[in-house]
Amino acid sequence: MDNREKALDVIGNFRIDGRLVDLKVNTQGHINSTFVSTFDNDGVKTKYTHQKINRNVFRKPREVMENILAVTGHIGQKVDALPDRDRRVLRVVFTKDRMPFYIDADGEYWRTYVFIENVNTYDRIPSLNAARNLGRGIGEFQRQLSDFDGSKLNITIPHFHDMNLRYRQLQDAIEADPVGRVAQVQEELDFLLSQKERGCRIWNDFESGRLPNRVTHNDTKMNNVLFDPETDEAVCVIDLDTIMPGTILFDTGDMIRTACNTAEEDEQDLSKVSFDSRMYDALVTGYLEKAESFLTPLEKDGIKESGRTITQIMAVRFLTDYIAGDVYYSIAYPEHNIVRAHTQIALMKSMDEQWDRF
Ligand code: ADP
Ligand code: GN1
Ligand code: MG
Repeated sequence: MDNREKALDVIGNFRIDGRLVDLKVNTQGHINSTFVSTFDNDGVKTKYTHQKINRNVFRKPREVMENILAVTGHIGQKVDALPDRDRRVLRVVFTKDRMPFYIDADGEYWRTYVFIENVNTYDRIPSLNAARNLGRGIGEFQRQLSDFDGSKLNITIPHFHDMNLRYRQLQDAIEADPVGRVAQVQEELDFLLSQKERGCRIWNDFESGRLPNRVTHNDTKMNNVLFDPETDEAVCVIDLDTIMPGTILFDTGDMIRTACNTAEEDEQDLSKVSFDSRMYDALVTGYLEKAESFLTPLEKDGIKESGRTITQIMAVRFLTDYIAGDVYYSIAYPEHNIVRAHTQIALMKSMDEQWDRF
């Protein structure tokens, strides 16, 4: 049975009225298996997202769902009075047994959300307006969670943005070299190893307590944000699996990495990959509109570096997965992870070329 057939098999266990009339695969994310269904209830059509949670990545799916229920409940209260509140926060659909997930015969965890309609997702930012709105959206998300008690959250992936750990994992992959790829990637390794110390600074400042510990999303790449198709307002931040205590710089970093790249994360033609400082200005302006009031000077000063650091951590992680034989991210073709690593390295270099000008 493939994942789509499994999805068809499990969907009936959720509390959804009507008749299933369509089921499509969504391949935008690299981690979970995502499907979008359409149900027809006496002529009224409603869509849902169904996901098989990746248990190789999230070892404790129950704890992931506990976090998501707590955070969506908190944000839900804050957006309750808005006319389009259904677009403003993810809504978990429970099973007929009143559980936030269904465990299938193979022990896999499935969850369902109401699909948020009338929104766009982007793999490349379309305009300065969208960049400013993305910044606002991430700032607003952090603000909504600024009064949420982070000690209530489960740590779904320990040391997720710990650069020291990511370099150790790279080193382990190099030593094991299970598929014989190390010899091909010496140049990439030399570059990334030369950048290690600088890349570890944000994590070290976070771990030592110099950077405040707040509730952060930790995976704020652009396609985890839903935009209004008419105004490009960022209406909802999704993919809440990695919500954990962190520094806001993890979130500013990933929005910069994804929205200031003139190409997609897996562009094969590296001449198309460059850092767009106009997008950066728009993004950070929007972000500060929402977040400036609660940031410390060290947080504010770190925003520029955060974009470089998160780009670097993704270069390290994609390269590690390539060397390890593609065991973590979903790939569409065998070279996919090294292509992704190349774009991240090219983006870092483009940032460095322009460093004094943005
Ligand atoms: P992954 O962890 O694999 O990235 P996501 O939760 O980000 O999974 O979902 C993958 C994609 O599915 C998103 O990038 C988005 O395009 C779409 N998506 C997920 N949930 C919803 C939803 N409730 N409404 C609309 N689109 C969604
Ligand atoms: C993964 O789940 P998704 O595709 O939104 C990854 C992020 C990376 C991103 C790179 C849990 O995000 O850390 O930045 O790929 N998520 C996890 O595209 O590892
Ligand atoms: Mg995602």
